Amino acid sequence: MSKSKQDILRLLKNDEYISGQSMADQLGISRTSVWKSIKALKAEGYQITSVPNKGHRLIAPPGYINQTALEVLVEHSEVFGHIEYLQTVDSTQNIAFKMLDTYDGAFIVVSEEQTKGRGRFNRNWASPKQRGLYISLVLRPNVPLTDIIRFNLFISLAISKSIDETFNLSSGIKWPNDIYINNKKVCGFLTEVVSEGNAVNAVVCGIGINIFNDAALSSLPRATSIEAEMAEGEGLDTDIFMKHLFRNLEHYYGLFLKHPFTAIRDEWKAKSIIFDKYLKISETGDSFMARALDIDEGGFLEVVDENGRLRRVISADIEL
Ligand code: BT5
Repeated sequence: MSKSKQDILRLLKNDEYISGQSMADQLGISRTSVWKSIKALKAEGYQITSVPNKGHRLIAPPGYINQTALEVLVEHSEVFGHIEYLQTVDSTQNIAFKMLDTYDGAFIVVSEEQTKGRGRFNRNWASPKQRGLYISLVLRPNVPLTDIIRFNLFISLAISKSIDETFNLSSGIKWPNDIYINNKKVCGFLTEVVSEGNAVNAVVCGIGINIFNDAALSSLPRATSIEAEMAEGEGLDTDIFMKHLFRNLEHYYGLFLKHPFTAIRDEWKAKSIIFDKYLKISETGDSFMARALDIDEGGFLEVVDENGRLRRVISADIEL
């Protein structure tokens, strides 16, 4: 960290505001340098409130997801029986698959960094250290393989609601497996399955959520983070977020086990960002423009293409 950033950090207090001018005077630097350092500190994850005519106040240092807090959540969980918390892995999905024979029940794998985080179709998932949540949920629902589409719909709602509740944001679900804020991707998830015939043995659902700003995200054309979307000066509390996320994942997983998609269809549609828009839909080897009309009980998207033809789509790539 540069000297002026360290000096500014030393002057910032959490119980009272200090003006940019006062810091500039004390450190013998310009107000522009003070502002640049404050901006750089914010980019590193320091939570600093800046109020005109009052100055700046440190709310909290960069707070990454706390391992102990997660362990407590799992201890009280009615669904998950174990957490594997790691510093760095290739992919939490790979670790989860390797652990399937070690733990019988449901468990989670979290890592602070992934060197080969993966998206669908082996695409890359940028997973810089301590900048996002990289988690794999291992669940063992007694359901047929075809129910996995429905599982994804319940999970997407749980994630989107947790983001909104915690950070006062308005996220939306981009079917089939993304969460967007302001037209940019803040989260992607993928569900991989171990099955025998049409019976599911285990579901390994990998969720990646960009929490803090990072240079790795700026090189992606439509990526954002929760931090980037939050209002200036609002605190970003990862512990509260994880609490909400666990509560919602468990709640919607419970609903998934007992109810058809219709139980949440209205709620899901209200959070969906794909209706009333022209979309570019790509399914294996085929790409066409269409407007989404509805989603059926099975989770298939009903669209009308440019030729007025009604089509049903599943697990496609969609460009807004
Ligand atoms: C996804 O795939 O969106 C699913 C991502 C799942 C990641 C989690 S992290 C924990 C677990 N362990 C893993 O190894 N994976 C899971 P897909 O729809 O294929 O989107 C991938 C595309 O999103 C890439 O081709 C990029 O264009 C873009 N992308 C990559 N990293 C991103 C990021 N951090 N934020 C936003 N967009 C990203």
